[in-house]
Amino acid sequence: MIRPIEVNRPLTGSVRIDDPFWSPKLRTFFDITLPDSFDKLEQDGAIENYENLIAGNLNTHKACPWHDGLLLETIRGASDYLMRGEQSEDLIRRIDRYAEIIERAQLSSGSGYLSTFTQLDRPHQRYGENGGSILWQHDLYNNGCLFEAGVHYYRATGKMTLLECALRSANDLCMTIGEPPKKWIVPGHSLPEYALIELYELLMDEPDISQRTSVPVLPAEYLRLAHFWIRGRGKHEHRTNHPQYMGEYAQDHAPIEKQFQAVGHAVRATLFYTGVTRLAMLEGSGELLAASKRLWKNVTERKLHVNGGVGATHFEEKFGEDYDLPNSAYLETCATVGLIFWAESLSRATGHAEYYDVIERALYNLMLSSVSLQGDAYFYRNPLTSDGNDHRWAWHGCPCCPPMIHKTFGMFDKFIYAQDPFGLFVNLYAGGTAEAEFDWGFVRIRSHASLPRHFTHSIQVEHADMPFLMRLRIPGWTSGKAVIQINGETIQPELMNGYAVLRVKQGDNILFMEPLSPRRIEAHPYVRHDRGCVAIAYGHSSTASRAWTTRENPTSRWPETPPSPWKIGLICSAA
Ligand code: FUB
Ligand code: ZN
Repeated sequence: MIRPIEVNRPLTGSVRIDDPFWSPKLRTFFDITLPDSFDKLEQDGAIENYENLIAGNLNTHKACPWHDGLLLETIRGASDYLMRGEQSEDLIRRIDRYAEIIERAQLSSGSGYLSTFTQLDRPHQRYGENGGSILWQHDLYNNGCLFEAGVHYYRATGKMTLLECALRSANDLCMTIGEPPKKWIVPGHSLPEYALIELYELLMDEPDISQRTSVPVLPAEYLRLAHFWIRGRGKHEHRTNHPQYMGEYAQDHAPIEKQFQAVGHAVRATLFYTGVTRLAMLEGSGELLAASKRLWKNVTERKLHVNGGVGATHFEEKFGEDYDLPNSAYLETCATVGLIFWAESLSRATGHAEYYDVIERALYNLMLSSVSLQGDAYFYRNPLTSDGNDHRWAWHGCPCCPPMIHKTFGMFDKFIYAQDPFGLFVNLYAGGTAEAEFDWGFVRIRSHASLPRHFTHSIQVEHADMPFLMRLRIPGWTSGKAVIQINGETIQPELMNGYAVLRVKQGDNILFMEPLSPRRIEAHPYVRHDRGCVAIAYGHSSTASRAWTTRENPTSRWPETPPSPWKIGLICSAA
């Protein structure tokens, strides 16, 4: 049994969010945005496609080839909300109805493979063979989304139907794909890599699942296939599908260890790098982790916009060149979701706080503005400037972003804290309660937050069976004026990997505070689009990168946190 090598991991116990800023927004996403997305996906034909497959009505597919995946991703997001304690009988009934139709569609078509566009409209072109196109068909993407939906809905409810669909699909793909004599097929749109790893990890967490189903459970095969999909990039000689060489667009231009720049379609890229990092943790691969960190450095130092957006170029929705950061940039919402997932996995792999600076920036800026306050209109592109013609749409011909928004805010609780054997990590400063189990006992804390208007974050240790370590992330935007107190006494904590390390015990009250004020951010001079421009940032609401923090706060008393001032950093800014 292989377990991921993580420096820290999400909490074993529950996290309840009770935050003046975030709670109302999460409520809107659950009450309004989630049903809105399901309704509109149904109107597009997402369920009808499965029904047509059951009925054998060929050439009837509606909407995009990846609409199966969008419905399944929304189920994953909804499941995460349920796991966090949201209650809705209607939602559960709805997903159960979908699960039953999806299972019938899968069983009616003979094998575990399930991708309605190909099955209805291109039955002889599976995976882009015989004149099809793997980039357009999204066969593996749709099956990968089925893994996610199955795993998350099972974790939320213990229900087996979607999980069994995921197992059938994974078994079918494992029989078909791999080193010769199997077919050498890698995803045209990444996602299945990390999704298959999630299926594997669930089966490691709950080995008795195999006793509760008649579907064969083959975790070693799932890991083999995830490995193949990541290591099989950039190797084209055995391919029988089209296009054989997917190039930079799908991160297929070189083997991963020879990829030095983030290139190609930004959603595909960030999700691919997420898979690379997850596999690095499972296999303990320094080579894969080094590749992921190298690409991360390229993105965050040269290709990241000030609002947390990535993927500057409209053509092929791809990353631009280094420092090419126009304020009219494309910046698809989904690409930032991929960036957040990638950052979260890197944080777990390394235990370093810097990744949460990017997650925080993306959540408070691009992610929040990608949905209307009412919760039922969305941005696909997120440029920093507009001629007045950029409006949120009620729905889109390619509605890929709302499902990814649900996946992000569904796991919001997982971003706030992490744990290792010694105690807790506080990664984001949101209010509420958190519980965690350790080998040595149980901990419960309660936090009160005031971001984004002020930064006065208090934490009470309500219960702790033993003293433990609390690691507080030192945000990149803090300055020399930040203060940490335990029980009213100011302390000078040890610093490690971007965290202040506190030894705390039951009954302790911790306060982390800093007065916030507006400040100017300038871009690196290489960013030609921003010459003569500044952005105004206010604390949390538009944070600067670590490199810029150093430039702004040369007297910071958090010496090992920011990089040295001569390191090339960048922030693109709107005028
Ligand atoms: O290909 C499926 C989705 O459509 C991608 O993730 C988006 O970028 C859009 O191209
Ligand atoms: Zn999208």
